[in-house]
Amino acid sequence: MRSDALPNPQSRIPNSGPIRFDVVSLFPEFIARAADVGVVGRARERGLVTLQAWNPRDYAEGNYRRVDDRPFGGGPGMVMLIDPLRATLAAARAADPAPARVIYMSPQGQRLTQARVRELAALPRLILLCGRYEGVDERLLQAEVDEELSIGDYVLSGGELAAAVVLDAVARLQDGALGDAESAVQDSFEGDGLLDCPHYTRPVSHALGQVPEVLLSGNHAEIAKWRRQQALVRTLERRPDLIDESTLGKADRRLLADWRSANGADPGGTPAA
Ligand code: 4GX
Repeated sequence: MRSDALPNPQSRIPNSGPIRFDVVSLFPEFIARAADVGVVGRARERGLVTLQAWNPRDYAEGNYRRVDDRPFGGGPGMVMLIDPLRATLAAARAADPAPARVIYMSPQGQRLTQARVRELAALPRLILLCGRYEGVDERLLQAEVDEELSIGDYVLSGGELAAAVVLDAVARLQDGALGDAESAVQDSFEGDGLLDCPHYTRPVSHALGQVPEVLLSGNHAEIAKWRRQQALVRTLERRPDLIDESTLGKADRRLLADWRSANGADPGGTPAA
């Protein structure tokens, strides 16, 4: 057996059967493709994640199978109709008795964070609703959607990429989805909420630079300290919003003070006096 086929003892999601995803989208082949590769594809092969894509066009009535119409009040663009989406959601819900959280991907939603990903990863079942055009009739959202989620403050042309992001981030936290080498506890935002430290591999000496000495020393305590220091400094430099220096422990403050006296500067701040 491959060692990475063993359950990952470090993951925190208890193994209680596969998590089920149903994605409602006018582009189900896009979702299927995104879920076929990499960690998500392997999690599906291992039976940790199941996925079904549902096309509202298949639940639309009439010769034209309309899924959208013009907005009341005028204006550009089209709005997705209530009935095809409602029928699609009903079919998706009925495909499995497990209770489902229905999530609409939208810039009007709460921002997705790793903390939210962890919450979602503990649920048995998610239905992800992807809008196209200008969006979805508000009454459908009121009646059928448990929460709106945004993957960031920018505008996509549809919810599919956002749904693929949720699928990926949630699937990789399922027990056994990651190999040892990919362990989730070391990730940025997992555990301590700091950004990751820099990584190096062969060769030691390259025209683009040297590998830091400490990483070659074999001194694991010093390596751990250096990595922690790098994570702290990089977080302060790049994402000061993620860190509150006044809440850092003594050891972390010492690592920062050491870095500042060696570098004569505040990471991301003003030069030291
Ligand atoms: N994080 N989009 C949804 C359709 C739409 C248009 C107008 C409501 C109003 C997005 C994001 C995102 C684009 C998905 C617009 N919905 N989704 N789509 N950012 O930009 O999740």
